[in-house]
Amino acid sequence: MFKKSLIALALMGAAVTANAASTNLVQNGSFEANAQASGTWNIYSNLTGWTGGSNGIELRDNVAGTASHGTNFVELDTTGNSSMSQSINTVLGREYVLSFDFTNRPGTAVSTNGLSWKFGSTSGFAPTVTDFVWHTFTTTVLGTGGAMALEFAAINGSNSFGSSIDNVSVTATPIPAAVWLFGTGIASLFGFGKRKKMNNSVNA
Ligand SMILES: [Ca+2]
Ligand SMILES: [Ca+2]
Repeated sequence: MFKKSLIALALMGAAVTANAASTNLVQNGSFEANAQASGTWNIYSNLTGWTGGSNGIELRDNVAGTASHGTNFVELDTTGNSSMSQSINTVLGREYVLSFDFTNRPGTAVSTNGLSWKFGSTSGFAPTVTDFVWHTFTTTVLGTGGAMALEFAAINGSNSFGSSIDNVSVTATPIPAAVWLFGTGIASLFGFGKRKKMNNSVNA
């Protein structure tokens, strides 16, 4: 019984640890880790934290648009449609909020822009917008445990002009109050069981 109480306490401890973690799990989500001179752009095979697809990753510092966060942002229609990905460690059953900013490239046809996203086995598209300002897309994805691949890809016309992306984040949602009550309930049950057993042995 003492052993079970210890397990219950360990579970509660794990919950406290997980609940405290609301930091961005994406490495270099704002693309500021790689130096890019102001007003310039370059195509890289990879960026810090990100593995580039077949046509690399285009990093821009306030050219053909301005960053939504910091000074750098990324375009994934480089010389043609490309992609980027990174691996994120998750906890089984935990909820994660995926968020990123996106915009059509200024001065281009709306039809040549577009982004798809994938996190683990969940995927979708950035909504189609007809203006040239930053929008924020947010969705919730359940953790499968272990490493989950986070991937973005340029879609539609593959012609070196496409959507920009910046400010990518994945954060674990806070553990609901119900889980805390459940954890406390388990601990109480173990405590009650222990007292009952002691009373029984006195009566015997
Ligand atoms: Ca940025
Ligand atoms: Ca394009």
